[in-house]
Amino acid sequence: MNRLVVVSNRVAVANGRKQAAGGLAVALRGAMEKSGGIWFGWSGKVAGATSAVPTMTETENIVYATVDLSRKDHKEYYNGFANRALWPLFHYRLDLATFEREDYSGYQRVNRLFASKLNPLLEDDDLIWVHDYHLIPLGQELRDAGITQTIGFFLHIPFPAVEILTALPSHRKLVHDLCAYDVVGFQTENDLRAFLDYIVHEADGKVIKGNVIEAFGRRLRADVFPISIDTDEFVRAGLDSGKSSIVKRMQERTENIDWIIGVDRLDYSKGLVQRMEAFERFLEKYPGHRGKVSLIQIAPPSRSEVPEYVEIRTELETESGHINGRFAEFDWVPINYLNKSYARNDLAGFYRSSRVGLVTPLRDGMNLVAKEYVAAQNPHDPGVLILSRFAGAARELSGALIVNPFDIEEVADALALALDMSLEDRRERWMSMMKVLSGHTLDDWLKSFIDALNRAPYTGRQLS
Ligand code: GDG
Repeated sequence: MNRLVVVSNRVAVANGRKQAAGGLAVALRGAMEKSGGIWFGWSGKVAGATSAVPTMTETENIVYATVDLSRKDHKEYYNGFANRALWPLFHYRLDLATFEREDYSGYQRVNRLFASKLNPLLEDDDLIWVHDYHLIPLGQELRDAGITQTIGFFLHIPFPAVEILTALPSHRKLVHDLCAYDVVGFQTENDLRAFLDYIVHEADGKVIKGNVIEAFGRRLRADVFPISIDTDEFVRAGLDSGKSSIVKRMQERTENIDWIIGVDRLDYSKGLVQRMEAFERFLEKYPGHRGKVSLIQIAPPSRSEVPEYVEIRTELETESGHINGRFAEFDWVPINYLNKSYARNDLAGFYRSSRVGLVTPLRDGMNLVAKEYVAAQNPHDPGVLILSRFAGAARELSGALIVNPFDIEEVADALALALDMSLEDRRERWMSMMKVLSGHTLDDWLKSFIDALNRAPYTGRQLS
């Protein structure tokens, strides 16, 4: 078994507290523990200067190698190009994208730096797996440094249509760099199609059979690897959640209140403003539900140094305040808007206690919350998932009520439909979704990507 080297922007260094890690971190660690591995990336710390040598921590067969970033590197690479150019652009928000040459050079500089710090740690038979939009150029940087090992890349966010991507001044170099990998993975067929479209129509490349492509003098495999969750973990967490005191408090109130739940990082891609507007429209249009239904929106702040995130936060405070001011009674609040995070087990309990899971991103690579909500339900009395057609998860979870999140009226009607749905319909929809989630778990995703790396005969190396 080849050693696995994972590279991601942030590294979840194991600290013995399992609760603190997300499903993806736990699964990646599991794979690395078996084969031995390195997890390389940013430490999450901003320091006076970028680390000259990575800090190494070793536990359970995994070496965590992390690098602190200087203020300038963090500003240009992370807050700048990754989160003010690529993130909005890849989520179809050209109106929010800023293209600063300085940020782009910071992005390239940090990727080059990561490659130079990772290079000495690599062994001949390593499989290298790079994650997400922060690190697109890393593969090319490693190739430039003479690395010939198999390198794969997985994009967690959508890949935009050609018309959108070509608005990025450096689009050609970015796609060129993507082609330095042996395997490039996307969440959905839609993302893959957009990538192939670019390869054929913009890059003069060609698609050979079996998703093998040739472009920029390279041959690689581009394919779909939809990410999933640790389904059993969420089923168990849902079952056990009754023990948590905060979940108990929520459940005590379910006798009088039907909860609608939303859980999202505070991000403009998640459609939170439109979601609140739809909830307001629902209260207007279906007055019989007033006083009986509340939206609980958990939205832990993220990327708080990026101006667009400051703006969306203010907008949501205004919107939730407006709706509560308009409809609240002394004994009922329509929206519980919570800017903080909860333990994973508590989340599972919140999901299970909620009649409706409201997942309405304007664009989302996959959206794991949709899957977690389904897995945590009580099989005898499951809730209903309302899911945006623009979340990757909508391709798999056809048992959800699929909505257009821009259509406020449609989402308001879906809420009414979900709240009035018969037990029989709810169970039928839930079972169809559980079948999908049991048949394809996070572990399956992980194995299929590693398998693709192992079988990569394409080599993102230069074709002769
Ligand atoms: C990116 C892509 C893709 C949220 N609040 C709390 C909390 N969370 C957890 C959820 C879920 C995760 O964070 C969020 O995952 P999503 O998939 O919904 O969204 P992104 O963060 O945008 O993730 C996305 C994903 O990568 C994986 O490829 O699906 O499309 O954008 O697991 O449960 N966890 C805890 N407390 C919280 O308050 N513990």
